Amino acid sequence: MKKVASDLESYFDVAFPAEWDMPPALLESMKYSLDAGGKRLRPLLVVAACESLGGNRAAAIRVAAAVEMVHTYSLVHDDLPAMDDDDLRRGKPTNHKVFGEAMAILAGDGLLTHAFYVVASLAKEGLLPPDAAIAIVSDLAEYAGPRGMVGGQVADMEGEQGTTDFERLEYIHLHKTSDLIMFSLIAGGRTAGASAKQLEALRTFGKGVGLAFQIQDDILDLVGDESKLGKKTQSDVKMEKVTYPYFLGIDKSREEVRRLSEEAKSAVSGAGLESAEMLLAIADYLVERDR
Ligand code: GRG
Repeated sequence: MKKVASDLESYFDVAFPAEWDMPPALLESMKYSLDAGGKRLRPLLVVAACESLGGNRAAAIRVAAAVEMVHTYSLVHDDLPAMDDDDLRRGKPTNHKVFGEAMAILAGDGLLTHAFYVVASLAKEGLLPPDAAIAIVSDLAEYAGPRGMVGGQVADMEGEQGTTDFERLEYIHLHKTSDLIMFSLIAGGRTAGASAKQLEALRTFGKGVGLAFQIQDDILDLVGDESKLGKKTQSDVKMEKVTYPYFLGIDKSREEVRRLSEEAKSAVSGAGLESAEMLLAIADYLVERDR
């Protein structure tokens, strides 16, 4: 995880061409959020999928940077007063608290659009066959856009005003969280020239770990840091948000995280990948993670 994060962060330093005439304040605002840290899970998934097929790591890091730019834009916009109105993100003041609301909106817009440039430039520079780059650009628009993450965010927003049933909750998780995770795996596979069957296995893996990641997030939200607080069960915890633990309770939600992780692992185990080790380790990490 550390190696991918450091390769990624080195690329962020050169991701915006030095010769481009850009307002320095915009660059500063975009870089502030990109450099603020975070788990870098989506980049790790891109690299793991690419390496499971023996693909080119340098190309994977660029694709990883594109997905992290889209993820970072979504967090910058999600924190805005019109959405969650948060003051802190990744342990630092949110983008709009530092640069103002208008700049935070524009920094998010800049990160989103630049992600597509980063993928397209891989084909321009001969690091990826043009058909693979086009497929990644098209997937990114699909999984991050109205039928993907943006759609999931809207469904979540609408849900807050009414009642959310379990089916609706699954839709929200699938699109708001899992779609970008699924994209990361498919894009990593495409970077390495995956076959249709291998892409399908990576997609299934992504769907499972994406949902497991979100349920674990909801569990961690409720119980806080388990290592400090000790294991909590459903009866100790007050449910304020409609989440998996709200419907199933904490213990059954934990079981569901484990089940999804095992299901994801079996999807890639039989898919004829060169080496699925990194993917399998990530699926285990997601069950054990406490932040
Ligand atoms: C504004 C279009 C738009 C979308 C926002 C990502 C998102 C959608 C909202 C953030 C709120 C949230 C809890 C979303 C669920 C997905 C999730 C757990 C995001 C946080 O991802 P991490 O934990 O963050 O990977 P780091 O900081 O580690 O990168």
